Amino acid sequence: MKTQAAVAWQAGAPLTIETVDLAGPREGEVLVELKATGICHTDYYTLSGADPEGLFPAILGHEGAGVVVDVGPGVKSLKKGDHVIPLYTPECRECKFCLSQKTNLCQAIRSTQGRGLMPDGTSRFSIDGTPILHYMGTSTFSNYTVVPEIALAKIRDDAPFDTVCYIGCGVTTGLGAVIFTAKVEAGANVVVFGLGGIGLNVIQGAKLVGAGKIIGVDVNPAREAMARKYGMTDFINPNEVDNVVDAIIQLTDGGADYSFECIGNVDTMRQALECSHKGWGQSIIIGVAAAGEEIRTRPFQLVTGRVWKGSAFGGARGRTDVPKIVDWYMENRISIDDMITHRLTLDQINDGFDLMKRGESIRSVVVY
Ligand code: NAD
Ligand code: AHE
Ligand code: ZN
Repeated sequence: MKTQAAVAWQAGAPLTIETVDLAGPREGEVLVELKATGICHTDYYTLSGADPEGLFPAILGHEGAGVVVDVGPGVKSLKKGDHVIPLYTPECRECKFCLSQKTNLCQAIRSTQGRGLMPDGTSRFSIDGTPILHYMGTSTFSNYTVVPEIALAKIRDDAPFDTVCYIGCGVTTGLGAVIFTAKVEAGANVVVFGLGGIGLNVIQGAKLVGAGKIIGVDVNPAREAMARKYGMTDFINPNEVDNVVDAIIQLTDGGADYSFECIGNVDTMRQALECSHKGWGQSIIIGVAAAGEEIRTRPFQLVTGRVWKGSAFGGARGRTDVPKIVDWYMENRISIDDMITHRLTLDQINDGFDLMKRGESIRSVVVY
């Protein structure tokens, strides 16, 4: 079949809208009609050329929601008409990682996914016979996509696509980092570096679990009002204080119980660790840093009890946890509507990247 898709031909170049050939689903695969997709900073990161796994030409996008149109042989858990959210972190429930119950990082298809291919080592997308690569196993910047069954969360039918698509990455990443990775307890002081599409959801998660102080750090003053709405109690603009780490230590009587880095900058990762409390503070890295970057701190920071952790997709097991997070949204236990600041058509997708780069959007969503 044919699909309309935004194709990334090379690093740093705008996407172009193309009519792309899409082959049907093979064994264990599902054809999905996307209804909406968010644009995450990670799409920009890969498009910029900073991602060592960034391959071109490819169809980017990993924050979608849509409907099953067809299933390949052997697919058991999904049928035509089911509403789904594609998962860049699948959940096979059979691999060593899934069975460990210690991580959400299912590795069943990780190697082919990282090479832009379906599990059988081929692509379903092509133009004039030339393969176009998949991205993060999801390629949601296409009206139709093919996704492995283990990388689809079945969600309730009454959830609106143009908001729950955000649960495919940003919402789950932020809430999950608080609830599943850090397991923040009521009363704990939390610091969030970066108040964009991820950081605001960390704030919302911290509020949900009853955190004490929730301190936000961002160079963009426009982020303060929105973050306060989601539960931030104190705001620090790094350009307005002498030393961010000292300012946080003062505000928290010794340091944060939990800090979250939601920027992807190795300098703020260091600040996030070093503002956490001696003896027990945990700092969770969520931001994705560019190829070649490395984190640094004095080992003494760890010797004296601070803990450095990372979180991918919020530590969520997608097929199990994503439908529950959709329920939380539908039950008004979490709110995400106001974070979706812009709705675009597919041919306006480059505007979505520009809005993000200029710090004018939280989330732009492409509605098909
Ligand atoms: P975003 O662009 O919406 O937000 C980033 C925020 O950081 C902006 O508000 C910006 O003003 C602020 N910022 C930039 N430099 C700063 C600095 N030096 N000090 C303070 N604030 C600064 O991005 P996003 O979509 O929220 O993504 C954030 C990061 O999380 C990206 O690196 C993205 O790739 C990563 N991410 C990781 C995961 C994961 O599973 N680990 C999932 C999604 C996104
Ligand atoms: N390809 C990059 C790493 C990118 C990365 O860390 N991705 C996150 C999700 S970001 C979503 O917006 C993730 O889940 N990582 C785990 C994984 O297995 O990719 C690089 O540096 O190579
Ligand atoms: Zn993302």
